[in-house]
Amino acid sequence: MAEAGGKGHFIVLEGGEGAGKTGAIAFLAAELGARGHRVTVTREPGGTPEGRALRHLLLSESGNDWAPMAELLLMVADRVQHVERVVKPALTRGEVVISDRYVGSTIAYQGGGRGIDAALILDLHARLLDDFWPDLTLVLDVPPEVGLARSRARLAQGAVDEGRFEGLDLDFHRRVRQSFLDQAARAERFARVIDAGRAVEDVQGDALAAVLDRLG
Ligand code: T5A
Repeated sequence: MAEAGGKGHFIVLEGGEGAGKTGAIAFLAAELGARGHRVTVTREPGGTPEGRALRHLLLSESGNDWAPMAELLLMVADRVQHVERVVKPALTRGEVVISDRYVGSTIAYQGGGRGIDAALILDLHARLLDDFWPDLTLVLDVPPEVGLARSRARLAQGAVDEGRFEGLDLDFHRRVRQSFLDQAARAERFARVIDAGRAVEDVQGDALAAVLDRLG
């Protein structure tokens, strides 16, 4: 297993819909910046210009009905571009890279949710991404009922057409949640589960403590 190279640190936030990743990442970036770290904030899908086109194809509800295997390959294509063009260069510059989702989401959504064999996803990751893993993954864990309500409320306010996964049934999102918890249990040293059903300040405070602990 190759971990993040260079001098930087690769931190990933994972979780189901509406877990609070975006808010937590903004908080982490501000706190780390105040402590003198150079921080790159990025996300999947859509961390590159090319990936933003893929993000639209993958997340918009209008007219997209991907076969699970095609969905998997588009997520992996986005990741290859993202790691080569954004993540690795920033790590080489010594920065802390904080990504909103990474391969854990593929294992959870296309594996747990869609039913694709996790062994295939791990094999693709090993072959196409040189088995490149984060230094730390934070799983923001919230019951899907709670997260989906938050996420749908946010989508209803905005003009973005990104609700394709939010539109899937509760059982799909329960499988996604279980996959994240299973992944974290298997990679204890590199993953922390944070109860994201609490007040925002508590969730973000725990996320910061875990990141500072990892950065040493
Ligand atoms: N995907 C992605 C795959 O299927 N495979 C893959 O390989 C990858 C990489 C990406 C979608 O693509 C899928 C998974 C996703 O469906 P996304 O934008 O990353 O889309 O995913 P979402 O989880 O839908 O993004 P959200 O913005 O909805 O969730 P966040 O970022 O976790 O949550 P956040 O911070 O935006 O908060 C959502 C709302 O909840 C409130 C916030 O104020 C906000 O309004 N909130 C809270 N309210 C009360 N208490 C708290 N503790 C709260 N925390 C946040």
